[in-house]
Amino acid sequence: MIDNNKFPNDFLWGTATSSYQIEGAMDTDGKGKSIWDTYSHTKGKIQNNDNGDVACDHYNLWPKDIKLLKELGVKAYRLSISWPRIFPSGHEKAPNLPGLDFYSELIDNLLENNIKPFITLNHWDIPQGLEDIGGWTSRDMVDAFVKYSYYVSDNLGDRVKSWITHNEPWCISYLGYIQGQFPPGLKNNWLKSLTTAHHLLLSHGMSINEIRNNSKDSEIGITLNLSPSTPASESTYDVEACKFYDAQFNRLYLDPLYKKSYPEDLFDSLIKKRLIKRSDINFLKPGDLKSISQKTDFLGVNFYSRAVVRNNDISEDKNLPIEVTLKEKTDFGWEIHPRSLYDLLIRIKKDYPIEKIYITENGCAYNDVPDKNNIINDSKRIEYHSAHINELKNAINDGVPCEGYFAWSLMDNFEWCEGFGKRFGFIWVDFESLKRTPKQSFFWYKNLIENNGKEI
Ligand code: IFM
Repeated sequence: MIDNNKFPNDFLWGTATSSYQIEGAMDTDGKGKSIWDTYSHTKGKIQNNDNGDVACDHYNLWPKDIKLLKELGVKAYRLSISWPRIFPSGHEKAPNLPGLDFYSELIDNLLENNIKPFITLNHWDIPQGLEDIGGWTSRDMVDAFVKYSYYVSDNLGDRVKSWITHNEPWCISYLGYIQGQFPPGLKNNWLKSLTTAHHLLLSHGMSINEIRNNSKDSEIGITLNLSPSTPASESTYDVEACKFYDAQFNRLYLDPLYKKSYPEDLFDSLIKKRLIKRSDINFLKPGDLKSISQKTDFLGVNFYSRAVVRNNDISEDKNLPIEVTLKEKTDFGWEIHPRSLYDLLIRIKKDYPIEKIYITENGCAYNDVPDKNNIINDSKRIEYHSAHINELKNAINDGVPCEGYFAWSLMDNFEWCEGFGKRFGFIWVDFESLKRTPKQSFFWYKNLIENNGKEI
Protein backbone atom coordinates (compact mmCIF):
# COMPACT_ATOMS: atom_id res chain seq x y z
CA MET A 1 0.00 0.00 0.00
CA ILE A 2 1.51 3.31 -1.09
CA ASP A 3 1.44 5.90 1.67
CA ASN A 4 0.48 9.49 1.02
CA ASN A 5 3.94 10.83 0.37
CA LYS A 6 3.87 12.31 -3.15
CA PHE A 7 6.32 11.72 -5.96
CA PRO A 8 8.07 14.79 -7.41
CA ASN A 9 5.56 16.85 -9.44
CA ASP A 10 7.26 16.28 -12.78
CA PHE A 11 7.75 12.53 -12.21
CA LEU A 12 7.32 10.67 -15.51
CA TRP A 13 4.78 7.85 -15.36
CA GLY A 14 4.95 5.62 -18.39
CA THR A 15 4.68 2.19 -19.92
CA ALA A 16 7.01 0.30 -22.22
CA THR A 17 6.93 -2.10 -25.18
CA SER A 18 9.37 -3.26 -27.84
CA SER A 19 9.16 -3.59 -31.60
CA TYR A 20 9.42 -7.35 -32.12
CA GLN A 21 7.09 -8.05 -29.22
CA ILE A 22 4.17 -5.99 -30.52
CA GLU A 23 4.55 -4.83 -34.12
CA GLY A 24 4.02 -7.89 -36.32
CA ALA A 25 4.13 -6.89 -40.03
CA MET A 26 7.29 -8.92 -40.32
CA ASP A 27 7.99 -8.10 -43.98
CA THR A 28 5.90 -4.99 -44.61
CA ASP A 29 7.22 -1.80 -46.27
CA GLY A 30 10.65 -3.21 -46.99
CA LYS A 31 11.45 -4.58 -43.54
CA GLY A 32 14.22 -7.17 -43.54
CA LYS A 33 14.46 -10.26 -41.37
CA SER A 34 15.61 -9.85 -37.80
CA ILE A 35 17.38 -12.54 -35.80
CA TRP A 36 14.15 -13.03 -33.88
CA ASP A 37 12.26 -13.72 -37.12
CA THR A 38 14.78 -16.42 -37.93
CA TYR A 39 14.93 -17.80 -34.41
CA SER A 40 11.20 -17.92 -33.80
CA HIS A 41 10.75 -19.79 -37.07
CA THR A 42 13.25 -22.41 -35.98
CA LYS A 43 11.21 -25.31 -34.65
CA GLY A 44 11.43 -25.92 -30.94
CA LYS A 45 12.99 -22.60 -29.94
CA ILE A 46 9.81 -20.89 -28.74
CA GLN A 47 7.01 -22.32 -26.56
CA ASN A 48 4.19 -23.54 -28.75
CA ASN A 49 6.33 -22.56 -31.77
CA ASP A 50 4.81 -19.06 -31.53
CA ASN A 51 6.38 -16.23 -33.51
CA GLY A 52 6.11 -12.46 -33.86
CA ASP A 53 4.84 -12.41 -37.48
CA VAL A 54 1.63 -10.73 -36.33
CA ALA A 55 2.08 -10.31 -32.56
CA CYS A 56 -0.29 -7.46 -31.50
CA ASP A 57 -0.31 -6.09 -35.08
CA HIS A 58 0.69 -2.75 -33.60
CA TYR A 59 2.18 -1.81 -36.99
CA ASN A 60 -1.39 -1.49 -38.28
CA LEU A 61 -3.33 -0.92 -35.07
CA TRP A 62 -1.10 1.77 -33.52
CA PRO A 63 -3.77 4.52 -33.65
CA LYS A 64 -5.90 2.38 -31.30
CA ASP A 65 -2.90 1.83 -29.04
CA ILE A 66 -2.19 5.55 -28.83
CA LYS A 67 -5.81 6.11 -27.82
CA LEU A 68 -5.34 3.56 -25.07
CA LEU A 69 -2.13 5.24 -23.93
CA LYS A 70 -4.00 8.52 -23.84
CA GLU A 71 -6.81 6.97 -21.82
CA LEU A 72 -4.27 5.47 -19.44
CA GLY A 73 -2.89 8.96 -18.92
CA VAL A 74 0.80 8.15 -19.24
CA LYS A 75 3.17 11.06 -19.62
CA ALA A 76 5.77 8.98 -21.46
CA TYR A 77 5.90 5.87 -23.60
CA ARG A 78 9.00 3.75 -24.17
CA LEU A 79 9.08 1.99 -27.53
CA SER A 80 11.84 0.48 -29.61
CA ILE A 81 12.77 0.82 -33.25
CA SER A 82 13.04 -2.31 -35.35
CA TRP A 83 16.52 -1.99 -36.85
CA PRO A 84 15.67 -4.12 -39.95
CA ARG A 85 12.81 -1.71 -40.78
CA ILE A 86 15.48 0.98 -41.17
CA PHE A 87 18.34 -1.11 -42.59
CA PRO A 88 16.75 -4.33 -43.89
CA SER A 89 19.98 -6.32 -44.00
CA GLY A 90 22.04 -3.95 -41.90
CA HIS A 91 24.48 -3.47 -44.80
CA GLU A 92 22.63 -0.86 -46.90
CA LYS A 93 24.24 2.57 -47.28
CA ALA A 94 20.96 4.48 -47.10
CA PRO A 95 17.98 3.82 -44.83
CA ASN A 96 14.65 2.35 -45.87
CA LEU A 97 12.42 5.44 -45.86
CA PRO A 98 9.04 3.72 -45.29
CA GLY A 99 10.49 2.27 -42.08
CA LEU A 100 11.47 5.73 -40.84
CA ASP A 101 8.10 7.13 -41.94
CA PHE A 102 6.28 4.60 -39.77
CA TYR A 103 8.07 5.75 -36.62
CA SER A 104 7.89 9.39 -37.62
CA GLU A 105 4.09 9.28 -37.85
CA LEU A 106 3.83 7.33 -34.60
CA ILE A 107 5.98 9.89 -32.80
CA ASP A 108 4.01 12.83 -34.19
CA ASN A 109 0.86 11.23 -32.86
CA LEU A 110 2.35 10.57 -29.44
CA LEU A 111 3.45 14.20 -29.21
CA GLU A 112 0.04 15.47 -30.34
CA ASN A 113 -1.34 13.52 -27.39
CA ASN A 114 1.24 14.99 -25.01
CA ILE A 115 3.02 11.67 -24.57
CA LYS A 116 6.80 11.91 -24.50
CA PRO A 117 8.47 9.20 -26.61
CA PHE A 118 11.44 7.33 -25.14
CA ILE A 119 13.16 5.49 -27.98
CA THR A 120 15.20 2.33 -27.53
CA LEU A 121 17.42 1.74 -30.54
CA ASN A 122 18.26 -1.90 -29.89
CA HIS A 123 15.75 -4.08 -28.12
CA TRP A 124 17.38 -7.25 -29.51
CA ASP A 125 15.84 -7.57 -33.03
CA ILE A 126 18.98 -6.85 -35.05
CA PRO A 127 19.02 -7.52 -38.82
CA GLN A 128 19.74 -11.14 -39.70
CA GLY A 129 22.22 -9.82 -42.28
CA LEU A 130 24.38 -8.54 -39.42
CA GLU A 131 24.12 -11.81 -37.50
CA ASP A 132 25.42 -13.47 -40.66
CA ILE A 133 28.73 -11.61 -40.23
CA GLY A 134 29.02 -12.67 -36.59
CA GLY A 135 26.44 -10.45 -34.89
CA TRP A 136 27.64 -8.75 -31.71
CA THR A 137 30.77 -10.91 -31.57
CA SER A 138 32.04 -8.92 -34.57
CA ARG A 139 33.61 -5.50 -33.97
CA ASP A 140 32.00 -4.38 -37.25
CA MET A 141 28.74 -4.21 -35.32
CA VAL A 142 29.97 -1.07 -33.64
CA ASP A 143 30.08 0.84 -36.94
CA ALA A 144 26.78 -0.69 -38.03
CA PHE A 145 25.11 0.50 -34.82
CA VAL A 146 26.63 3.97 -35.08
CA LYS A 147 25.35 4.28 -38.66
CA TYR A 148 21.88 3.12 -37.62
CA SER A 149 21.82 5.50 -34.60
CA TYR A 150 22.93 8.35 -36.84
CA TYR A 151 20.11 7.88 -39.36
CA VAL A 152 17.40 7.32 -36.77
CA SER A 153 18.40 10.33 -34.68
CA ASP A 154 18.86 12.44 -37.81
CA ASN A 155 15.27 11.71 -38.83
CA LEU A 156 13.52 11.68 -35.49
CA GLY A 157 15.84 13.72 -33.30
CA ASP A 158 13.97 16.99 -33.82
CA ARG A 159 11.04 15.46 -31.90
CA VAL A 160 12.48 12.61 -29.84
CA LYS A 161 14.42 13.92 -26.86
CA SER A 162 14.97 10.74 -24.83
CA TRP A 163 17.17 7.98 -26.26
CA ILE A 164 18.18 4.57 -24.98
CA THR A 165 20.93 2.88 -26.97
CA HIS A 166 20.55 -0.77 -25.87
CA ASN A 167 18.09 -2.73 -23.82
CA GLU A 168 19.49 -5.28 -21.36
CA PRO A 169 22.89 -6.17 -22.90
CA TRP A 170 23.15 -9.02 -20.34
CA CYS A 171 20.29 -10.86 -22.07
CA ILE A 172 22.01 -10.62 -25.45
CA SER A 173 25.38 -11.67 -24.07
CA TYR A 174 24.41 -14.28 -21.47
CA LEU A 175 21.18 -15.76 -22.82
CA GLY A 176 22.62 -15.77 -26.35
CA TYR A 177 26.04 -17.26 -25.63
CA ILE A 178 26.01 -18.93 -22.18
CA GLN A 179 22.49 -20.23 -21.63
CA GLY A 180 21.67 -20.62 -25.30
CA GLN A 181 18.08 -19.55 -24.83
CA PHE A 182 18.22 -16.48 -27.10
CA PRO A 183 19.67 -16.18 -30.61
CA PRO A 184 22.17 -17.29 -31.70
CA GLY A 185 21.55 -20.04 -29.11
CA LEU A 186 25.16 -20.90 -28.19
CA LYS A 187 26.04 -22.40 -24.82
CA ASN A 188 28.90 -21.80 -22.39
CA ASN A 189 30.90 -19.68 -24.80
CA TRP A 190 32.37 -17.12 -22.41
CA LEU A 191 34.67 -15.61 -25.00
CA LYS A 192 31.77 -14.80 -27.33
CA SER A 193 29.60 -13.71 -24.43
CA LEU A 194 32.19 -11.21 -23.13
CA THR A 195 33.05 -10.01 -26.62
CA THR A 196 29.37 -9.39 -27.26
CA ALA A 197 28.98 -7.44 -24.02
CA HIS A 198 32.03 -5.36 -24.94
CA HIS A 199 30.83 -4.51 -28.45
CA LEU A 200 27.40 -3.58 -27.13
CA LEU A 201 28.96 -1.22 -24.60
CA LEU A 202 31.41 0.18 -27.12
CA SER A 203 28.69 0.83 -29.69
CA HIS A 204 26.68 2.56 -26.96
CA GLY A 205 29.58 4.91 -26.24
CA MET A 206 30.43 5.48 -29.90
CA SER A 207 26.87 6.43 -30.83
CA ILE A 208 26.38 9.04 -28.11
CA ASN A 209 27.96 11.94 -30.00
CA GLU A 210 26.08 11.10 -33.19
CA ILE A 211 22.77 11.15 -31.33
CA ARG A 212 23.66 14.30 -29.39
CA ASN A 213 24.60 16.16 -32.59
CA ASN A 214 21.39 15.17 -34.33
CA SER A 215 19.03 15.59 -31.42
CA LYS A 216 19.71 18.87 -29.67
CA ASP A 217 18.87 19.08 -25.95
CA SER A 218 18.14 15.40 -25.74
CA GLU A 219 18.95 12.95 -22.96
CA ILE A 220 20.77 9.73 -23.79
CA GLY A 221 21.18 6.61 -21.71
CA ILE A 222 21.38 2.83 -21.74
CA THR A 223 19.05 0.35 -20.06
CA LEU A 224 20.49 -2.45 -17.92
CA ASN A 225 18.59 -5.24 -16.23
CA LEU A 226 20.04 -5.28 -12.75
CA SER A 227 19.44 -7.49 -9.78
CA PRO A 228 20.78 -7.52 -6.24
CA SER A 229 22.16 -10.93 -5.33
CA THR A 230 22.06 -12.74 -1.99
CA PRO A 231 23.98 -15.91 -1.13
CA ALA A 232 21.65 -18.84 -0.39
CA SER A 233 23.68 -19.60 2.78
CA GLU A 234 26.66 -18.15 4.59
CA SER A 235 29.01 -20.81 3.21
CA THR A 236 32.09 -19.45 1.48
CA TYR A 237 30.97 -21.42 -1.61
CA ASP A 238 27.72 -19.48 -1.84
CA VAL A 239 29.31 -16.16 -0.93
CA GLU A 240 31.86 -16.66 -3.70
CA ALA A 241 29.19 -17.72 -6.21
CA CYS A 242 27.17 -14.67 -5.27
CA LYS A 243 30.14 -12.39 -5.91
CA PHE A 244 30.62 -14.02 -9.31
CA TYR A 245 26.92 -13.56 -10.10
CA ASP A 246 27.06 -9.88 -9.19
CA ALA A 247 30.18 -9.45 -11.34
CA GLN A 248 28.72 -11.06 -14.48
CA PHE A 249 25.22 -9.66 -14.09
CA ASN A 250 25.67 -6.16 -12.70
CA ARG A 251 29.29 -5.01 -12.56
CA LEU A 252 30.26 -6.25 -16.03
CA TYR A 253 28.10 -3.41 -17.35
CA LEU A 254 28.08 -0.79 -14.60
CA ASP A 255 31.86 -0.71 -14.04
CA PRO A 256 32.94 0.08 -17.63
CA LEU A 257 30.11 2.59 -18.01
CA TYR A 258 30.77 4.46 -14.79
CA LYS A 259 34.25 3.47 -13.57
CA LYS A 260 36.07 3.04 -16.87
CA SER A 261 37.16 -0.51 -15.93
CA TYR A 262 36.01 -4.11 -16.18
CA PRO A 263 35.61 -6.19 -13.01
CA GLU A 264 39.01 -7.92 -12.83
CA ASP A 265 37.65 -10.49 -10.37
CA LEU A 266 35.27 -11.72 -13.09
CA PHE A 267 38.07 -12.19 -15.60
CA ASP A 268 40.33 -13.83 -12.96
CA SER A 269 37.63 -16.22 -11.95
CA LEU A 270 36.86 -17.22 -15.58
CA ILE A 271 40.57 -17.72 -16.27
CA LYS A 272 40.92 -19.83 -13.09
CA LYS A 273 38.02 -22.00 -14.21
CA ARG A 274 39.68 -22.25 -17.67
CA LEU A 275 36.62 -20.74 -19.32
CA ILE A 276 38.71 -18.06 -21.02
CA LYS A 277 42.41 -17.35 -21.48
CA ARG A 278 43.97 -14.03 -20.49
CA SER A 279 44.85 -13.45 -24.17
CA ASP A 280 41.14 -13.69 -25.05
CA ILE A 281 40.60 -10.32 -23.42
CA ASN A 282 42.22 -8.73 -26.45
CA PHE A 283 38.72 -7.80 -27.62
CA LEU A 284 39.43 -4.80 -25.37
CA LYS A 285 41.47 -2.29 -27.42
CA PRO A 286 43.25 0.86 -26.23
CA GLY A 287 40.77 3.71 -25.90
CA ASP A 288 37.68 1.48 -25.70
CA LEU A 289 37.00 2.11 -22.03
CA LYS A 290 37.22 5.85 -22.59
CA SER A 291 34.58 5.56 -25.35
CA ILE A 292 32.31 3.33 -23.25
CA SER A 293 32.41 5.64 -20.25
CA GLN A 294 31.42 8.74 -22.24
CA LYS A 295 29.11 10.78 -20.09
CA THR A 296 25.49 9.79 -20.48
CA ASP A 297 22.48 11.59 -19.08
CA PHE A 298 20.69 8.72 -17.37
CA LEU A 299 20.73 5.05 -16.55
CA GLY A 300 17.64 3.01 -17.39
CA VAL A 301 17.07 0.29 -14.80
CA ASN A 302 14.91 -2.75 -15.53
CA PHE A 303 13.97 -4.57 -12.35
CA TYR A 304 11.95 -7.74 -11.93
CA SER A 305 13.37 -9.79 -9.06
CA ARG A 306 16.40 -10.52 -6.88
CA ALA A 307 18.82 -13.44 -7.28
CA VAL A 308 19.39 -15.93 -4.48
CA VAL A 309 22.63 -17.63 -5.44
CA ARG A 310 23.57 -21.23 -4.67
CA ASN A 311 26.96 -22.59 -5.66
CA ASN A 312 26.25 -25.36 -8.17
CA ASP A 313 29.90 -26.31 -8.66
CA ILE A 314 30.00 -28.36 -5.46
CA SER A 315 27.71 -31.14 -4.32
CA GLU A 316 24.87 -30.22 -1.97
CA ASP A 317 26.20 -32.38 0.88
CA LYS A 318 29.38 -30.27 1.03
CA ASN A 319 27.44 -27.01 1.31
CA LEU A 320 25.54 -25.49 4.24
CA PRO A 321 21.73 -25.75 4.19
CA ILE A 322 19.94 -23.01 2.25
CA GLU A 323 19.02 -20.26 4.71
CA VAL A 324 17.08 -17.84 2.51
CA THR A 325 13.34 -18.43 2.30
CA LEU A 326 11.96 -17.47 -1.07
CA LYS A 327 8.80 -15.37 -1.23
CA GLU A 328 5.80 -15.87 -3.53
CA LYS A 329 6.48 -16.09 -7.28
CA THR A 330 4.72 -14.70 -10.37
CA ASP A 331 3.43 -16.95 -13.16
CA PHE A 332 6.89 -16.65 -14.71
CA GLY A 333 8.40 -18.23 -11.61
CA TRP A 334 10.22 -15.03 -10.62
CA GLU A 335 10.25 -14.27 -6.91
CA ILE A 336 8.37 -11.14 -5.83
CA HIS A 337 10.81 -9.11 -3.74
CA PRO A 338 10.04 -5.37 -3.90
CA ARG A 339 12.54 -4.47 -1.16
CA SER A 340 15.29 -5.53 -3.54
CA LEU A 341 14.38 -2.65 -5.84
CA TYR A 342 15.08 -0.29 -2.95
CA ASP A 343 18.33 -2.08 -2.10
CA LEU A 344 19.45 -2.02 -5.73
CA LEU A 345 18.81 1.69 -6.16
CA ILE A 346 20.58 2.58 -2.92
CA ARG A 347 23.56 0.44 -3.94
CA ILE A 348 23.77 2.10 -7.36
CA LYS A 349 23.66 5.52 -5.77
CA LYS A 350 26.43 4.56 -3.35
CA ASP A 351 28.75 2.82 -5.83
CA TYR A 352 28.38 4.81 -9.06
CA PRO A 353 28.26 8.51 -10.00
CA ILE A 354 24.86 8.33 -11.71
CA GLU A 355 22.99 11.61 -11.93
CA LYS A 356 19.63 10.41 -13.19
CA ILE A 357 17.80 7.10 -13.23
CA TYR A 358 14.61 5.97 -14.91
CA ILE A 359 12.99 2.66 -14.06
CA THR A 360 12.58 1.67 -17.69
CA GLU A 361 10.83 -1.64 -16.91
CA ASN A 362 9.16 -3.28 -13.95
CA GLY A 363 6.32 -5.73 -14.16
CA CYS A 364 5.03 -9.26 -13.74
CA ALA A 365 3.48 -12.09 -15.72
CA TYR A 366 0.01 -13.25 -14.67
CA ASN A 367 -2.31 -15.05 -17.00
CA ASP A 368 -5.69 -13.83 -15.69
CA VAL A 369 -8.41 -14.14 -18.34
CA PRO A 370 -11.64 -12.17 -18.90
CA ASP A 371 -14.53 -13.34 -16.70
CA LYS A 372 -18.10 -13.70 -17.98
CA ASN A 373 -18.56 -9.94 -17.78
CA ASN A 374 -15.33 -9.43 -19.73
CA ILE A 375 -13.55 -8.09 -16.64
CA ILE A 376 -9.94 -9.09 -16.10
CA ASN A 377 -9.32 -8.90 -12.42
CA ASP A 378 -5.53 -9.03 -12.26
CA SER A 379 -5.25 -8.10 -8.60
CA LYS A 380 -1.82 -9.70 -8.22
CA ARG A 381 -0.42 -7.41 -10.91
CA ILE A 382 -1.80 -4.41 -9.01
CA GLU A 383 -0.19 -5.66 -5.80
CA TYR A 384 3.12 -6.20 -7.59
CA HIS A 385 3.28 -2.70 -9.08
CA SER A 386 1.98 -1.07 -5.92
CA ALA A 387 4.64 -2.69 -3.75
CA HIS A 388 7.45 -1.81 -6.17
CA ILE A 389 6.32 1.78 -6.62
CA ASN A 390 6.21 2.07 -2.85
CA GLU A 391 9.83 0.92 -2.57
CA LEU A 392 10.77 3.27 -5.39
CA LYS A 393 9.27 6.14 -3.45
CA ASN A 394 11.27 5.13 -0.37
CA ALA A 395 14.42 5.13 -2.48
CA ILE A 396 13.64 8.58 -3.90
CA ASN A 397 13.00 9.86 -0.38
CA ASP A 398 16.42 8.49 0.54
CA GLY A 399 18.09 10.46 -2.22
CA VAL A 400 17.98 8.22 -5.30
CA PRO A 401 17.70 10.52 -8.36
CA CYS A 402 14.93 8.58 -10.11
CA GLU A 403 12.73 10.68 -12.41
CA GLY A 404 10.37 8.17 -13.98
CA TYR A 405 8.78 4.72 -13.90
CA PHE A 406 7.82 2.71 -16.98
CA ALA A 407 5.61 -0.28 -16.29
CA TRP A 408 6.23 -3.35 -18.39
CA SER A 409 4.06 -3.58 -20.34
CA LEU A 410 1.33 -1.56 -21.98
CA MET A 411 -0.19 -4.73 -23.38
CA ASP A 412 0.27 -8.49 -23.47
CA ASN A 413 2.75 -9.38 -26.18
CA PHE A 414 5.26 -11.88 -27.57
CA GLU A 415 7.30 -12.84 -24.53
CA TRP A 416 10.36 -14.13 -26.41
CA CYS A 417 11.01 -17.86 -25.76
CA GLU A 418 7.75 -18.06 -23.80
CA GLY A 419 5.76 -17.03 -26.86
CA PHE A 420 2.31 -15.63 -26.04
CA GLY A 421 1.99 -17.77 -22.91
CA LYS A 422 3.19 -15.17 -20.42
CA ARG A 423 1.17 -11.98 -20.12
CA PHE A 424 2.76 -8.83 -18.68
CA GLY A 425 0.28 -6.22 -19.96
CA PHE A 426 -2.12 -3.72 -18.43
CA ILE A 427 -4.18 -4.51 -21.53
CA TRP A 428 -5.35 -8.01 -22.38
CA VAL A 429 -4.80 -8.93 -26.03
CA ASP A 430 -6.79 -11.66 -27.72
CA PHE A 431 -4.14 -12.97 -30.07
CA GLU A 432 -6.78 -14.39 -32.45
CA SER A 433 -8.99 -11.34 -32.92
CA LEU A 434 -6.32 -8.82 -31.75
CA LYS A 435 -8.96 -7.16 -29.61
CA ARG A 436 -7.56 -5.15 -26.72
CA THR A 437 -9.32 -5.13 -23.33
CA PRO A 438 -7.96 -3.04 -20.45
CA LYS A 439 -7.45 -5.09 -17.29
CA GLN A 440 -8.27 -3.85 -13.79
CA SER A 441 -4.59 -2.94 -13.42
CA PHE A 442 -5.02 -0.47 -16.30
CA PHE A 443 -7.63 1.45 -14.33
CA TRP A 444 -5.57 1.20 -11.14
CA TYR A 445 -2.49 2.63 -12.90
CA LYS A 446 -4.58 5.39 -14.53
CA ASN A 447 -5.79 6.43 -11.10
CA LEU A 448 -2.28 6.25 -9.66
CA ILE A 449 -0.95 8.51 -12.43
CA GLU A 450 -3.79 11.00 -11.94
CA ASN A 451 -2.78 11.22 -8.29
CA ASN A 452 0.94 11.29 -9.00
CA GLY A 453 1.73 8.02 -7.30
CA LYS A 454 -0.80 8.21 -4.51
CA GLU A 455 -3.22 5.27 -4.26
CA ILE A 456 -6.75 6.48 -3.68
O1 IFM B 1 9.53 -8.84 -22.15
C1 IFM B 1 10.78 -8.58 -21.60
C2 IFM B 1 11.39 -7.33 -22.22
O2 IFM B 1 11.48 -7.44 -23.59
C3 IFM B 1 12.77 -7.11 -21.67
N1 IFM B 1 12.76 -7.13 -20.24
C4 IFM B 1 12.09 -8.22 -19.56
C5 IFM B 1 10.69 -8.37 -20.11
C6 IFM B 1 9.97 -9.52 -19.39
O3 IFM B 1 10.66 -10.71 -19.57
